[in-house]
Amino acid sequence: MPAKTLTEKILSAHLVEGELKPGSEIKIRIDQTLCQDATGTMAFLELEAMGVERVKTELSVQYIDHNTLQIGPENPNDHIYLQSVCAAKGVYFSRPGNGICHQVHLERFGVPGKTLLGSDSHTPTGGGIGMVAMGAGGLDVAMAMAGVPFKLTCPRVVGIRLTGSLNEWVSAKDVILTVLSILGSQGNVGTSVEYFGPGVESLSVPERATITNMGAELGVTTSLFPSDNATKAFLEAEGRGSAWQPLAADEGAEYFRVIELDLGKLVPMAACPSNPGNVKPVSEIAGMAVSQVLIGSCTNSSLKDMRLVAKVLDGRHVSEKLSLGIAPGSRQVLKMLSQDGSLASMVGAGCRILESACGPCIGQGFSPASGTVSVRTFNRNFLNRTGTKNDQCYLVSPETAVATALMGVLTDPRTLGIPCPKWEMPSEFAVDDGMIIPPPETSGEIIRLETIGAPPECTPLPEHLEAEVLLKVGDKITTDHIMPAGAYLKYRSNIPRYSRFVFECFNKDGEPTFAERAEALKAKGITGAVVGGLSFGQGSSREHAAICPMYLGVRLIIARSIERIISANLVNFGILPLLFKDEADLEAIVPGTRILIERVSKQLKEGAEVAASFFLPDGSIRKVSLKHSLSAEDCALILKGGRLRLD
Ligand code: MIC
Ligand code: SF4
Repeated sequence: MPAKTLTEKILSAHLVEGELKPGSEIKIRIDQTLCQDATGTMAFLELEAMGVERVKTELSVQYIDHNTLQIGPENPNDHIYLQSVCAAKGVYFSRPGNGICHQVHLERFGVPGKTLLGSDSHTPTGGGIGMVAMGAGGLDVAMAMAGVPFKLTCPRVVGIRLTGSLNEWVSAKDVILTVLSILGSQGNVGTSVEYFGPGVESLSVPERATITNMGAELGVTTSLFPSDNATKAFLEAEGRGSAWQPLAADEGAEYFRVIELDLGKLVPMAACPSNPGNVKPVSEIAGMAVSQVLIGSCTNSSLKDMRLVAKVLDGRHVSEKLSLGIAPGSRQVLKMLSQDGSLASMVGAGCRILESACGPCIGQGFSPASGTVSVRTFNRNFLNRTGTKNDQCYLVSPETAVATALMGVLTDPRTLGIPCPKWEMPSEFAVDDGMIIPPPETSGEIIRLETIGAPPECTPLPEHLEAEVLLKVGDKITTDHIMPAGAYLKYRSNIPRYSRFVFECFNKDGEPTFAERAEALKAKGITGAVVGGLSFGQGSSREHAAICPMYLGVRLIIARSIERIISANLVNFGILPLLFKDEADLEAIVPGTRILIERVSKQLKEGAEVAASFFLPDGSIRKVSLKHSLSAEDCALILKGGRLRLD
């Protein structure tokens, strides 16, 4: 038997169809699923549409953590629907206030060696305890809950060999930011990142989870660590020692590429506006004025992070030049902070305690003042995600964040001149599952209040596809550009309402919006198209970035490259994702261009190339050859008008 990586071992134990060959399509059994409320309502409406009585997974959990502001009835209506549908379908329900899905799942449910599919892109947090954990669109998660194997491209495995150990004031966030500076935030589709080597044992589970969590920003399928004694200690402290098993890659396992990382050489890093891949050492940019510091999110809200922050704040005061907000990742963390005096240190230092939820990370409050710098321990700094136009958001470690909060300017924590607090894994966490409702034996009534709408229908793709380019965008267009969250997050269960904001950041004052233009085209019976550059659809798993454009009549996306999750979401909702073969064609195409693709079904069935004609607004015609990487099953789904029409 050839030596295997850990990714290969777990995938092969779950393989249902296909061959474990990087690049080939495989189907795997999913053991666990997680949903959060901003994507969960659609996922469960889809599950209902499929006629599934009870979920077929070993474990499925629904968390309420994104939409907890409750400005108006939309969010509580979602919560009531989700609680009732979870009871009806056999799903655990984590109530609002219990914490951020990834933090709570790691604490209470994750199991080394299992597969986890979540309707949230940071699901790979579970890789911190040796799970193959992946983000996906809500419909794919609904299918997994229905017991359908999950289809993915078998990833190539990049190994990161860790040696040494981190110096004081340098932490896990600096590890993943350094990895981002090496691998970048694009071009990593179809990759699994596996950490191994002697440096692994120096990292505790919360640190590993920070690293795998933000692997999402690399655009990879998943990231994982071995399951070792540190994993055992973590699970035992959670009272779940029996879930532990040792897991590691085989000796001599072959990686597609190995990156050597000496932890002892790393320094505090920051991702600069407005992409997590735009990384620089903090020392290079230190000294800039900052108006707010936020500590929390699923990346950096563990007890380890919070205790460090509290110890640094103890007996000191936050600078009057800025506001410091802290959101502990779970009720467990918050409870322990309140028991050990950390909360008192934080409050005493003048920090603002936020609910254990996503909050400002997804634009739910705490937007920074115009033209000012926000420093956050979060994982994404996409433009405008904070809720402030043209924001300047820097992503850093909790160490850098708290140093900045004290000094009032961006500060390298090594220059604070105080001893770095030490972390010790508690032998027991304050376990309390009182805010997790297990599913009852028998189904109850599903409550659907007035703001909950059904997923929209999609029609079959026309045989001769005639589309007009509504918008041409550049590289690294994120799902936040396509389907902004922030103030509109509360409309997630109401597609007609939420669709008004598709591509809102590209709307120009006094001109019709993207939604208005798309609808005008749709009324004329013409399909809408969007053209993009590299890494189209970076970021979140939100399938609304496919459903809402589809609702407005968009059925064609052409880009230079398209990210994994959005690609699957486009297919699920009947949008054809094509790729440019020739960069000159991308340069030539402009908004208003009519695209004609004749005999679409025949062309898709015949191969990976698609001939099209571009009728440019200047009257010229350009014959082009586009390509795709769709399977026969994907093509069939798009032609039929998406997965919901098939099932
Ligand atoms: C995000 O961090 O962008 C989100 C909000 O958690 C999304 C999910 C969503 O849009 O609801 C994600 O990461 O998938
Ligand atoms: Fe929530 Fe932010 Fe994590 Fe997304 S990245 S799950 S919004 S905390």
